[in-house]
Amino acid sequence: MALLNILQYPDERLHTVAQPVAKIDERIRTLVKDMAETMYEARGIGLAATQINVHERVVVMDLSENQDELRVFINPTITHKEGDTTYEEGCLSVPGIYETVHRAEKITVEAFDEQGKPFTLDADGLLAICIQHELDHLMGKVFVEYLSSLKQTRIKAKLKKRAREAL
Ligand code: GNR
Ligand code: NI
Repeated sequence: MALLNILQYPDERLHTVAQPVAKIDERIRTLVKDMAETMYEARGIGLAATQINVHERVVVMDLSENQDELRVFINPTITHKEGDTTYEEGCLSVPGIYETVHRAEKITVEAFDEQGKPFTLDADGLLAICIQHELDHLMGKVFVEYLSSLKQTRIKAKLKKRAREAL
């Protein structure tokens, strides 16, 4: 098992578009394990491979209280969206920043698990929000890009200041 480094906004590599996984094999299962370990250690509820600088369509998620309900999405696609909702989102790649984002309220997602088995999931609530947030990462999009350019500039300045002070 290995802990992976999480890219921090505004790292350019967060804008890379992920490629589909060609074969769900041991390499992908090891990636999933390392991503899950990294997500749990960082106390996140989801992690997209993009965030650890692997540009393949792999997402892990766990919304359970006891961190014992890992969900794996390989080559996920959202096939249906309905309704509108807002949520104050955060991101492991934009630490300490929480902003309201508009999303579809209910979605249907199709994906493969780490054994290569296809599944379809209807989601609402935080699960639907998190799936949309993670699929955005795979498309190279970070949630702050939904905000005004003024807010994005302020967030970048804040993160820069914090990085300076951390030295
Ligand atoms: O840990 C996370 N919490 C969260 C809260 C609201 C909306 C989305 C998220 S996902 C985030 C982990 C992360 O950055 N995934 O990409
Ligand atoms: Ni994120």
